[in-house]
Amino acid sequence: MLGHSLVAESIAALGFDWISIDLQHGAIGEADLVPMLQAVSRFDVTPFVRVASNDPASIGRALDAGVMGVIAPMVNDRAEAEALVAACRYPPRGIRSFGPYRAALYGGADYAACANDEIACVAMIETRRALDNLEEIAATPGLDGLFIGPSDLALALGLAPSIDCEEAEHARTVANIREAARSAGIACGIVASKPDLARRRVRDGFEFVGLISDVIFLVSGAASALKEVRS
Ligand code: 3PY
Ligand code: MG
Repeated sequence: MLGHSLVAESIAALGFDWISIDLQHGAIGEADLVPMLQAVSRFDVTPFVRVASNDPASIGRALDAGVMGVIAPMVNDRAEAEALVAACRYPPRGIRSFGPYRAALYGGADYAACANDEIACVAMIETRRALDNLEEIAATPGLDGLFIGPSDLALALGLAPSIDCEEAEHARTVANIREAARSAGIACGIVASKPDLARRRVRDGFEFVGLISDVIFLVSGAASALKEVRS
């Protein structure tokens, strides 16, 4: 969420499997994307972006900068999921325009040949309409995964927004989304802010778990150090 290459580099150096540069929430501008991707490219970490919206122009620009996975927020129905997939793929599988000015540097000489198969295309499930259209979204040809936004999902269910929401209806809905992904043969991911919940999500079969976030790590680390000093 913090738009500086040193933040991305510091997090990538810790050994995470993947990072997501969040252009939807947080303080990262589009101009921060290239330096952040350059900073993480020397590590064995897969760089994802969460785009601000499911918009082919923004998705194309993030891909050209060298992200290897796209997460689109608030995907509501099959048509929106198809539009997301098309934005991530070169013709004939999609509508992505060619110009991978940095992606080809990062991905190598076979970038154009491999991009359609290797870039992950992920739809967030976090709205009421998405729940109504869950199976159709999960079965979208070319979609690689579903990603649950627990806070927006809580709002969609009439609950208070919380990343670590553990209300029974929320838990049931999370399990349904996980099952829809499994039936469609695609991956399912979710965000957690507490390590024990992240571990439980992995045990429950989630293929990818996001451990939020740079801002929360910064504030919680500073807060606990300050508390200790004050005491
Ligand atoms: C949500 O909880 O709604 C998210 O999008 C998490 O990033
Ligand atoms: Mg959300």
